[in-house]
Amino acid sequence: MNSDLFAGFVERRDEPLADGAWVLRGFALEIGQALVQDIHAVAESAPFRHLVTPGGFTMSVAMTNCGRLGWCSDRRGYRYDRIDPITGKPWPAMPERFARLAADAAAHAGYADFDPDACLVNRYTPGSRLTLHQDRDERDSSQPIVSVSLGVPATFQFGGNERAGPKQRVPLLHGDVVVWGGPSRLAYHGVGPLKEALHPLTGNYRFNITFRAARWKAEG
Ligand code: MD3
Ligand code: FE
Repeated sequence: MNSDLFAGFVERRDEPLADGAWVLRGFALEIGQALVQDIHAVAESAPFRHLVTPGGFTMSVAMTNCGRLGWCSDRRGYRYDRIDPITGKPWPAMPERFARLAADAAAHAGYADFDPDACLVNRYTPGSRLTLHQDRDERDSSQPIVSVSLGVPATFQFGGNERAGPKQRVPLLHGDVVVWGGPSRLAYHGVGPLKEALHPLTGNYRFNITFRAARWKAEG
């Protein structure tokens, strides 16, 4: 399907998800194709890879990073690092378009002056999923996380501040942006197994970009 035609049917609207968390439906739709191209450019310098968790499991989601700091996992633990352990070089710079989108979305949701120093890019293929977790490796949890969904839709699971609490299931579609801050910043969340589907801009992939103010401890 022609993606501009498709865009015409998707409504731009803001949906409250939880305290401090907003789904900005279609917020990135107009620049979706450019964002996908930016992702490919990032992955040319820093290839997607399947990280290993401290517990020894290989993640089904492939990841890469851009920006000053990149999120890394291995048998020793989780951390943010300025150097890509695969290439031995700094992560590629955050594309201008990424930085602008992150700041615009955060401001739209009421978080002024969002200044992310880390950008994690996730790549899902059919069956890839992310088990329930918290994002708590960032030092400054007063800053939100902004996430952008591209390509094949997924079902996002959003829990409360306890792992065993009730979960909301939220579909995240191409062009949706979510801003998580305030009381929702440390909520448990995950992504259900990706379904087999084709998107005109990404084939059977789903990409998710998350912007974070990591301010990693080792950075001083
Ligand atoms: C809620 N990514 O990279 S984005 C992650 O779709 C991650 O790839 C998912 O969870 C994905 O860590 C979900 C949405 C998201 C990101 C961070 C959050 C939701 C969040 C932090 C706190 C609460
Ligand atoms: Fe997360």
